Amino acid sequence: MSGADEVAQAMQKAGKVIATSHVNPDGDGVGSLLAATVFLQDAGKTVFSCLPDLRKYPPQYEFLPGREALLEPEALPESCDVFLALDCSNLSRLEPLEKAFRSAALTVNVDHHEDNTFFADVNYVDPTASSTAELVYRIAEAASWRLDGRAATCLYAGLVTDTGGFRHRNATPSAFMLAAKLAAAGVDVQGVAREIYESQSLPYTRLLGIALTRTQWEDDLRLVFSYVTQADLAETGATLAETEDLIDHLRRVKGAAVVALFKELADGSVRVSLRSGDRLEVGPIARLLGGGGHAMAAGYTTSKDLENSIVELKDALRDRHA
Ligand SMILES: [Mn+2]
Repeated sequence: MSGADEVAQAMQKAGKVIATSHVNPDGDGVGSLLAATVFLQDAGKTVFSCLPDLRKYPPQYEFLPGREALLEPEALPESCDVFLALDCSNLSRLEPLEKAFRSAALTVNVDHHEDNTFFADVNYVDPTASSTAELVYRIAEAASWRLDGRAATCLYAGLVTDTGGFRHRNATPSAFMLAAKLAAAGVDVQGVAREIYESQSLPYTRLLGIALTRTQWEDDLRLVFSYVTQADLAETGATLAETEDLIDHLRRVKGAAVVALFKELADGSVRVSLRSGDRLEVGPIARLLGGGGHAMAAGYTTSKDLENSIVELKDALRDRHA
């Protein structure tokens, strides 16, 4: 029995399901969660969908069908038949929901991160999948759930963002085949692209300008990096939730081996996003520094201040080169 069949069977037996994704969710996190929500509701399940911190819901995904169903962790029931975690590599990324996780009769982990810790009773983890959205699609197929335009739109949002608009290594033949099926199911491809890629706020546009002006190049490491401070956010009125795609602007620099963006958080710690420019994989570096992610796209949070976090990354990269 395949992983998708096993999850489909567990879902078909369940009456009450809690579904969620990781803290600071990206397009695949919210897309796969909202698609699962739509599928499960249509299948007649009682679904409680939530995020560890709803305030961190990225504004460019507000348009997705099912968004209004998302609950605060406090609104969850005492227990459920199945707790479904999507696009989540480990339990710490679900922290405020740990009680709900522990009280579930069955826990299910559906993910494509290579560093997934297999933290649930049922683990459907496939690092060769383009996105968790692709795995949710396979589960829906195994369960014979009907794919309507709403679920397809959510899945497409996950697929298009996790593949970087079908430009990354994970833009596999099966990713393109899924895109075709979703488009055929009624996704407004142009509309989704406009919402996700052409709806940035004026404050964020100005913040982007500030960050791009600061771009630096470290020759021996072929490292391209920039940073965003709390003062930048205050000055422009932008929010950190809007900055998900900022690093994609940095990775456009030719010749980069590693691309890094340092974001100063409200408590003074720094969130570091990493992307591979070419062959060098950033996943192991992120893990070394206490984070995780994919081979080519990863990140971590450091308690060091902005200046020292930049030094910390350069040292880690030099150690790896040496
Ligand atoms: Mn993903």
